[in-house]
Amino acid sequence: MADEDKITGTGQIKDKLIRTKEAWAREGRLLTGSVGDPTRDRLPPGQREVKDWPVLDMGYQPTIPNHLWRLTIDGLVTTPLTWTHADFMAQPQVDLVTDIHCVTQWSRYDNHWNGITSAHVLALVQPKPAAKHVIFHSYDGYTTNVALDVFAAPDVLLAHSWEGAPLTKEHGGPVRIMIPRFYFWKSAKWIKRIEFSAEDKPGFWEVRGYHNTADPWKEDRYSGPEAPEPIFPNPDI
Ligand SMILES: Nc1nc2c(c(=O)[nH]1)N[C@H]1C(S)=C(S)[C@@H](COP(=O)(O)O)O[C@H]1N2
Ligand SMILES: [Mo]
Repeated sequence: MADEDKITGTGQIKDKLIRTKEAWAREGRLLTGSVGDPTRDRLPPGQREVKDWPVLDMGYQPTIPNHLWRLTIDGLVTTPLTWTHADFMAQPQVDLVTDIHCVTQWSRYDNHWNGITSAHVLALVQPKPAAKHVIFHSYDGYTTNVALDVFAAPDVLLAHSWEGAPLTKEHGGPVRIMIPRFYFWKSAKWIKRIEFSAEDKPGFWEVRGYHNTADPWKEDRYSGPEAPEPIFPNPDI
């Protein structure tokens, strides 16, 4: 039996929840039609701050003991690699504090993360010049996509700890992606594979009405209905 086949999980895919979120995209739910300015505001338009940390996923959570976890980084790279958990933990570690913005309206400030930077990954695998997109593949079957320059930002981590403790299973442990500048659905939990690609490959939510770019400051929530015109246009913009 291959190690990957030994990975089990808990919960069921929540079809109803997925359909509800598809309907939100069609209806343009929560759109305010305003544009935020991260140099001025802490909270992007239409968001509200929460103190707890909600769990959002498709309802099925894989249980991945560290000894079975592998991360493959491949596609259009010069040096593909597969790490065990020990290999991963042996990489240079950083601490980072970031805000999280979820498209379902909650934002959580000052999350303390530990992990390795995307910059370190890029230096090791060396994407080929044709690589323009990064596709994340997770142990629950989830995928999401970002542009290579989004992945390369200095605040992007492959995170293994939050608030000084290993990431719990419900929040994507052993290792998740953490991309604070975009809506949190771009931050894949239970990361299994990072693929570098010449073509873009829209992921699970991106093919279900959610925006390809996902910039919370521009309210890139959905790909479908346009945001209404701002009622009070901001003269600074
Ligand atoms: N593998 C995987 N990653 C995922 C998801 C998922 O269903 N599976 N959901 C995404 C969504 S929609 C959000 S808002 C965040 C939620 O992360 P959290 O549960 O740690 O708050 O994870 C993102 N990453
Ligand atoms: Mo989400």
